[in-house]
Amino acid sequence: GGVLRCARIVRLSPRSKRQVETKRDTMPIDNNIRHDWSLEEVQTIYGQPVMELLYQAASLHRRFHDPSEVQVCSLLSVKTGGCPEDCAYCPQSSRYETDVKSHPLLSLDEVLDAAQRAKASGSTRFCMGAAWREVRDNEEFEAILRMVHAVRELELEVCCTLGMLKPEQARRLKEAGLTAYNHNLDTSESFYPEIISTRRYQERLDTLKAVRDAGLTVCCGGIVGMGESDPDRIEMLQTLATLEPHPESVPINLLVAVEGTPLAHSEPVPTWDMIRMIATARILMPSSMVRLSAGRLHMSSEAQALCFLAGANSIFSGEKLLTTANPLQSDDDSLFDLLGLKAKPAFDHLVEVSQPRAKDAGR
Ligand code: SAM
Ligand code: DTB
Ligand code: SF4
Repeated sequence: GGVLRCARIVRLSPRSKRQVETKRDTMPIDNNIRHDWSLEEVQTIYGQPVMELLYQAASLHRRFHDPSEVQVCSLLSVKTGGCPEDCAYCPQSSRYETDVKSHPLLSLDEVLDAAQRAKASGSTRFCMGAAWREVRDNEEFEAILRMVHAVRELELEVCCTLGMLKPEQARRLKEAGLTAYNHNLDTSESFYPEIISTRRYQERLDTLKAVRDAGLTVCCGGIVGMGESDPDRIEMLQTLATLEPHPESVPINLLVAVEGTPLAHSEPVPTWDMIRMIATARILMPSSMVRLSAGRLHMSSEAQALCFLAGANSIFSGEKLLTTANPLQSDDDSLFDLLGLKAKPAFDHLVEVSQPRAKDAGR
């Protein structure tokens, strides 16, 4: 009974105690990284009572990561608005009337300035976004390559999100010093045509393959709150978790409903849905960074705390995401203080592989 177990725990080392605790789980959690998740399995994980899901995700999270560390990243839109695509969530599509002010490609100096400020305020990863359908082999791409190189020189991880890439373009980005490429699946293949008509799901997967083949790390996730169903969320998570290797970085965005876009008046989603997504992603892809990305401005401290507990271990910091507002840095600092979280040092997780952290071994 309980007394007996307590008595045993007292005598055990902290590591053994953790093993005792995880034996109570209803679902076996092991340290194997799996790429063969079935839809039914993902459904079973996602659909559990939320407290059980949270407990499992939190347990697994601390086997693979230091739960007190959160990576802080910064975003910069280097080319804003006027995008020919029709992504229903996006304020940068030229098809919708939004308040976004378009601007052409920023200069290298402007980008470096922003990257230096990001680094000074504690970011270890700098992500540059361009409102393009795809990268073209032109002078603007050459300028991007110079930006990547220069930001990398600041000893920041460098990420880009520029739309579709061809294999050769991915190789050139890698050569320039790029760490990661962000290219989201956004939602399930089934729901995709409801959100975007100007490209196919397969094209997303093709770009992801080009990114992987070039030796870049993959940042790929999606959006919650576009009217998708639970089965759509489950399908997207299964697609992500059956990529081999898993994306090193999985951003989970809460839709920022922007006036003028077709999704401006979407039904707000309960925080619990974000927590379920993050927890399920954490369980399916235990060694990946799971990023609590867009939408934090509309989440309470308590909601964000539960997302961190569920396994989110990265945020975007700074007053702006790409075009929309983000919490103030001072608010994030207070939140980290309150929760006892600290910013993760640069490049740390890139050496983490599919096994539990070495530093766990001695515990
Ligand atoms: N044009 C490139 C592309 O679409 O791949 C890169 C930039 S795009 C803005 C990057 C990602 O931001 C999208 O895939 C989407 O997941 C996310 N995003 C864009 N608008 C959003 C919104 N209103 N709310 C939440 N996420 C959003
Ligand atoms: C991602 O998944 N989220 C970030 C990053 N990747 C590029 C972008 C969020 C954009 C939110 C809407 C905006 O600010 O324009
Ligand atoms: Fe263009 Fe990217 Fe926005 Fe889609 S999400 S409209 S591709 S900037």
